Amino acid sequence: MKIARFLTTPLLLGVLATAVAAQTFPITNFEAYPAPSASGAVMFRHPSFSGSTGLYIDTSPAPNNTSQVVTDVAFSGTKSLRVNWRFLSTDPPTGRSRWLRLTTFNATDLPNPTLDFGHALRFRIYVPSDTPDFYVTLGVRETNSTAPIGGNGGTTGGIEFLGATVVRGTGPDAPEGKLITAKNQWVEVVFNIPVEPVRRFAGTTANGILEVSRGVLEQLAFTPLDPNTLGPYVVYLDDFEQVAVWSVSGNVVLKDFDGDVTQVPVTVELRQGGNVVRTAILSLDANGNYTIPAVLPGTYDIAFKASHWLRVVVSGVTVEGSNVTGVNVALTNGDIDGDNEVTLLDFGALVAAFGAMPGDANWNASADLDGDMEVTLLDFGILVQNFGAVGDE
Ligand SMILES: [Ca+2]
Ligand SMILES: [Ca+2]
Ligand SMILES: [Ca+2]
Ligand SMILES: [Ca+2]
Repeated sequence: MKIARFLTTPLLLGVLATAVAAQTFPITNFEAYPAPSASGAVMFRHPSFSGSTGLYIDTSPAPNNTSQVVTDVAFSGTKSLRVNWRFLSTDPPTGRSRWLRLTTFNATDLPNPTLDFGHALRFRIYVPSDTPDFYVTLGVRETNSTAPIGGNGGTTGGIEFLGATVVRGTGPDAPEGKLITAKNQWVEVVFNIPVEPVRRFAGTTANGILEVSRGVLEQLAFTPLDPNTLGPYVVYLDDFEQVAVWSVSGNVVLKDFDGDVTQVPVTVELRQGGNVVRTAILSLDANGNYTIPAVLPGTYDIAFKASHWLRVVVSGVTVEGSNVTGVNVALTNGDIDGDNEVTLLDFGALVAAFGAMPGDANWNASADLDGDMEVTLLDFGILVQNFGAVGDE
């Protein structure tokens, strides 16, 4: 009997691990709430609630300044959350800029929903055609919540902006996160929390760094593309959920190179349908190993390029339910000018730098193909060997 238990336990754990790995983690699709709900009751408070941005928000007449579950339009089922607001024409204080901090602070239903900062946040947004363009930014509170995803994670901790590299004004306020321009259609908005840029908003732990592994979806920040566009703005939100993300790892061989590979940045592009969906600069370890963190589920073509090496594209890498390993490439040397071909142009660049060492007027680090800190016949030999080679597109 004991043997049987030892055999079945790992099997059961394996099944559970697989089930969890493939999951998304729902927060809400708004179907469980009455429509229309009381304004500001479900997940997000009414627009003027936050003292940070209330000074910018027109509080009358209705339907401005409302946040309600409605049945106008829905991504899932029949319900979504509609947010209406209008900015006041009053000039913002010196050094400030209009924006809306739409906060979840102690809402009646779904207050302060907990996020696992190791996963992505995804939701859907629908913008009617007469609403002006805006940026949306995620604001998270570093509560160190122990609640499950979507559970009340509390209101204690600093707030960081995720997804914005630019913040207008000295507030700091009006973050420029993801620009939303599509109209009259549902669009997917993803904040890949582990790798989004972080900007300080407010509170003692707000420092541009996520220090905890869990916290709270404190706000969505809406910043008008044109700071002087007052609205009205109408935005529908639906299907808040978290999506597990995974690492992709492998090895990059920088061919014909005896230098320090840890000092050679490798640019990697994740492409889908011919579009670059993410760019990252990889740092290799001494053995050429790399890791791309927090990749969203999907199938990718992954492109690798380093300064004087040709690009290699690995097609059809599928990320789903587990980390991907063994995406290995070997890059051909000799592309001194970086145009992804080894041609006479590279030969010309090598001749121009021939004999140079670091500090010389004609030193060109990219012409030192073998990385021995001198441009010599050895580099010339590498170029000749690979002459005519063309990298992947
Ligand atoms: Ca719905
Ligand atoms: Ca922080
Ligand atoms: Ca070239
Ligand atoms: Ca050399």
